[in-house]
Amino acid sequence: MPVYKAAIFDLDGVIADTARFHYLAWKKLADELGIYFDEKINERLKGIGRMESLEIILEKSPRIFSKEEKEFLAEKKNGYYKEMIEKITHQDLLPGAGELLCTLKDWGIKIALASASKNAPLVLKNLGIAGLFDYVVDAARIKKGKPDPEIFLVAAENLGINASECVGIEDSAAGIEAIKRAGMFAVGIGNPEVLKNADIVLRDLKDFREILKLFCGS
Ligand code: B16
Ligand code: MG
Repeated sequence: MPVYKAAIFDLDGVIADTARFHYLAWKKLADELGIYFDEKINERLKGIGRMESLEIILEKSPRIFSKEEKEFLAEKKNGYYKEMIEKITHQDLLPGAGELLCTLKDWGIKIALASASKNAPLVLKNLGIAGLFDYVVDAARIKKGKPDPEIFLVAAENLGINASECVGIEDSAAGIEAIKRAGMFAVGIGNPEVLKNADIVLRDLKDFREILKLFCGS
């Protein structure tokens, strides 16, 4: 097995439980519109962009929405989401995430963020971990969202590391597909049934020894 040189992290659901806030913000919007929305439908929204997420939610509505209405609704949801993430602090890091990032940093492993969220820089700042990243992909500049590999390839290119020497860490099925299509090693965080295409799956980052092994070859 190769010894990997870079770790490319997803944010929502891997480093912080912001996936929960995305769900609550969409749920609030869906309830206002009288559209059915639950955790199962929410699973399809993980890792994909804001407008694509809205399209999935509107599938359950008999009404046709104009482009302007959709933009208004997406902005409304983002307002709810921003209110929620304003209050997050270092305490909101998922268990093990901060320790893993610091250990990789100490080992000289390159670290990048490949989040589809346009709010990612603010979340990193509020979590107090922005300084640990060598590169953060600007989600606004990505043309094709996950499961397209673009976001992971852009991260690797900007780190100056070959894709085959990168490990991607993701909580969504779309994200795992993106990592595999980028030619990287995929670590899934969460439910093994949802993340069945990952190379390894961990329930969470509490015990990250399996991840460290990828960077030291033992
Ligand atoms: P925003 P990730 C993704 O972040 C979320 O998983 C997804 O649910 C969300 O729609 C997307 O970011 C866009 O977020 O509305 O903040 O731009 O998992 O790629 O870190
Ligand atoms: Mg995620």
